Amino acid sequence: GYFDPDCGGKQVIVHLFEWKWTSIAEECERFLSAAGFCGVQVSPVHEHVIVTTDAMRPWWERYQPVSYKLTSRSGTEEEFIDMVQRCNAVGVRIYVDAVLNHMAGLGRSGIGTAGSSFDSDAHDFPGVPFTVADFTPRDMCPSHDGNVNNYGDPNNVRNCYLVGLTDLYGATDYVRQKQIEYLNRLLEIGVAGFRVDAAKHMWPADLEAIQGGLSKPAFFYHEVIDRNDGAVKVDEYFHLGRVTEFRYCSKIATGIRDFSQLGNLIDLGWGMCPSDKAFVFVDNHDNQRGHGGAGDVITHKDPFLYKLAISYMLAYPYGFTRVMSSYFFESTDEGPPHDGNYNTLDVTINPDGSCGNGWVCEHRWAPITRMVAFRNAVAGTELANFFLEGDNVAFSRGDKGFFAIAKSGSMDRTFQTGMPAGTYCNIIDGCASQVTVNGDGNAQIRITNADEPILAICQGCDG
Ligand code: ARE
Ligand code: CA
Repeated sequence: GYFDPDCGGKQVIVHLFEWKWTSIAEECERFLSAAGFCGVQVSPVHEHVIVTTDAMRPWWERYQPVSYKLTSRSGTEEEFIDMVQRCNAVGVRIYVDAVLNHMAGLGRSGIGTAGSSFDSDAHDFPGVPFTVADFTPRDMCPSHDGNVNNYGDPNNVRNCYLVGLTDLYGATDYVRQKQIEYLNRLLEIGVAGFRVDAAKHMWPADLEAIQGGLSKPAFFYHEVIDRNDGAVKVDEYFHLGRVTEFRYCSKIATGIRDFSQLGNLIDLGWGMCPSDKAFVFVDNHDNQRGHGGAGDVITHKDPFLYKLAISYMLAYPYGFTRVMSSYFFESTDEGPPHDGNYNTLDVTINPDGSCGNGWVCEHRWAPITRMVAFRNAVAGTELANFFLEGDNVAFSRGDKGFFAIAKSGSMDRTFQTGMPAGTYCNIIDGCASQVTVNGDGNAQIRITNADEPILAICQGCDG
């Protein structure tokens, strides 16, 4: 049901933010399948506005739907279908970012990426079609200007316009039906599930009706930003799938910056989701660039800390994990790497396996890729032998794996690994260093690496 990503037990989704469908198809075949990724979160697939006024083709134009036709900045419907089929064929699933709360923002009109006309102020979206009756009546929104401006009031959060985006009236059968048709079409194409954008701004009952109308099982994770700062809590969505746990972004950043805080990573008393409901990540496409209640997150711009943070997230048994894959940017609005006509560039691969053309490809950074294999190998095991002292942290995962970080760059001490006797590769350095586990499970753990002071050994990992 809603909790099954349907990817053969694999544990990590990568968000290939703003990638074209043709590039994703190639990445599934040339990299993601062998690396053990469960699947890809893709940018919104529906027709969207083309913004050239308040910013030049910003990334966020894709969060303003014009219709549910499948031609977007990432490519055509044909290219989308080809990508889904090719990724599925190599065991990598596709999760679509579904924008259901709203259509385009007030003040916008013209033609969308699939050629449909629209006029937001008139609430007219003939490409669906949606007309004024399909949008939340003004008198249901308690805010003075019609926009979301009071996170302490669920009626304000859910019935008003989020940053001026025309709010769909999800209680109506017609809106629900159109959205069910849209998601069913994607499931027929072979999509495995959905990130629900701005789920916090939708009534759980409306989501329940949509999800209940689907013709195939689908994985769901709902974007609900709950940082103990408002009336809408993640708990309201637990029956509908996993829920984004944004407190985790702050917690892991604090802990990786100051190891003395790592022991407090998960605080259920603080309202954090139970592990089987949490969807976690170190940063996302919003908070890496100051959107979405940013906070003090660690991003690719700080590679040393970022590798430690992602590795720790993937080693630690909490939540379902997503890895971010970005493009380089200077300004918060800046869209993906593009040519002179704002066509998104291909993701090229350099001889050393890194990406070119302005793509960061964090998911290809060696420690990150290899920790995906670790998380798959240790899935379902308990955390044990937790050790935290100064700048050193270590723990085991059942008898399947052992993980350690020496933030200072070096470590040399004995640990109980919980693992069977044997010699194991440190998968982080590609087996350049090895660990010998004795019959009693103890092993001498040595780390000497200033840039990537991480050690991970596991049963069934190739190294
Ligand atoms: C753009 C322009 C606006 C303009 C609007 C309409 O920036 O100036 O008014 O268009 O024309 C993204 C961008 C927005 C962009 C929007 C539409 O971030 O800047 O607006 O696309 O193009 C809240 C929501 C949460 C949301 C974040 C951003 O609760 O759902 O804000 N995140 C998702 C996506 C975003 C996307 C949208 C939703 C909209 O991930 O990428 O917006 O589809 C506290 C609260 C949070 C709140 C946060 C920030 O932390 O607890 O709930 O998050 O503050 O306000
Ligand atoms: Ca709403």
